[in-house]
Amino acid sequence: MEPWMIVLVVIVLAVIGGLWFVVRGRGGSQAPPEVSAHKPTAADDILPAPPAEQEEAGTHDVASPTATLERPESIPGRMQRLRSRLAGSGGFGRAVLSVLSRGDLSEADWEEIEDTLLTSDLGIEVTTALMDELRTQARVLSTCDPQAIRDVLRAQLLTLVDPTMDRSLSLERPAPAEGWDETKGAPAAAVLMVGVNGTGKTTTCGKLARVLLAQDRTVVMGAADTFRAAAAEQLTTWGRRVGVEVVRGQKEGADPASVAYDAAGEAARTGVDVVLVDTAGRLQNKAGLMDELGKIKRVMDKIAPVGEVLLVLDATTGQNGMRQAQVFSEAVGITGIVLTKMDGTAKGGIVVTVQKELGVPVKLVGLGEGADDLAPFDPEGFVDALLS
Ligand SMILES: Nc1nc2c(ncn2[C@@H]2O[C@H](COP(=O)(O)OP(=O)(O)O)[C@@H](O)[C@H]2O)c(=O)[nH]1
Ligand SMILES: [Mg+2]
Repeated sequence: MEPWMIVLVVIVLAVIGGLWFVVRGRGGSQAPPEVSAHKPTAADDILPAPPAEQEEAGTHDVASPTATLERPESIPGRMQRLRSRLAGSGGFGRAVLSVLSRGDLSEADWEEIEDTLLTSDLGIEVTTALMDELRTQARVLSTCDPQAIRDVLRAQLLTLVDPTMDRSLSLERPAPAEGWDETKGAPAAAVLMVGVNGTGKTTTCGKLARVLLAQDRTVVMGAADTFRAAAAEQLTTWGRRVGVEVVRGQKEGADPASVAYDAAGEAARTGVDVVLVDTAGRLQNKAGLMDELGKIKRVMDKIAPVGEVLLVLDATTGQNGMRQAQVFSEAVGITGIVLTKMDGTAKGGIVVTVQKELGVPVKLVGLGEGADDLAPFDPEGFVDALLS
């Protein structure tokens, strides 16, 4: 064979090979990731419907592991699991119910009810009011019909948990801030995760990203906990696990606000729907905390207003956690609460206490360490679980 023929054959093979790669590559990135295959159901309405038009985003290189991800559990399935976990951990409602159904209650019985309520983290004030109400109702009803008593207690608890609060996450794509250069993209809805160290912020970012992906939203996460290198690494691991790009600082100790700004900027540039920003929970002093969180929020607001600031609280820390929560809520305006580790406590009363003290609703609950262990908070399901 002449040398020019060999060259020709090589060129032809290279062109065919190149074409094959292009076609296959396109096909690969256009195939919807499995996590998007979730069929919305009625209960998914707890989070607002995803935007009508779907962007071309979510196909970043970093997100490619989605192809191997298993499908997230459906929202109703999660709530069912929440119910059975709460019921399994011996909710205080059931204990109170069993005393109430004895009928003709002695003073010792009433004391037993009071003790149960107090140890459930409801707090003195709420317990006293609830005791008064139960005594009154018990007199009015003058019955030991367990169903009637159950209905009274259920109604009381439901009122305390307050089903009228708006628990949906604000995930509408916001209007850009004044001065935002629109050639840099359309700002994403921003969620800031704050709270004390160890409460579950990073884990919640990962789990929430997965819930959002299951609703066909696209997500970028920002690792603004730059205090420890391990923190950014942990979020990056979650990013890989759920199939979401993570923006992180160049080095340990980078400015958290600039990482948050970069993450929101990257979200706008790539046209994703939501940017989730994880922060550090150092509670060294209130001034320092206010400074850092305030700055993060301010720089993100320069792109578009932050729609959700979620305070992550460990449900097992009870009243102690409440004091810390107060500091955070003073440092930065909180729009919702995530109660984590609900799988590890029977003290459901914390829901009532935290909402009352901070004046914002519990929006999400953590039920374990797994990727699907996060559920929207559903007052009725919660109360029923306490009583089952
Ligand atoms: N049992 C249980 N553990 C959780 C839950 N959420 C987080 N954790 C665990 O709590 C620990 C601290 O979580 P992390 O996200 O690192 O907290 P952060 O310091 O606030 O970011 C980790 O071991 C998590 O796996 C939950 O809902 N239930
Ligand atoms: Mg963390």
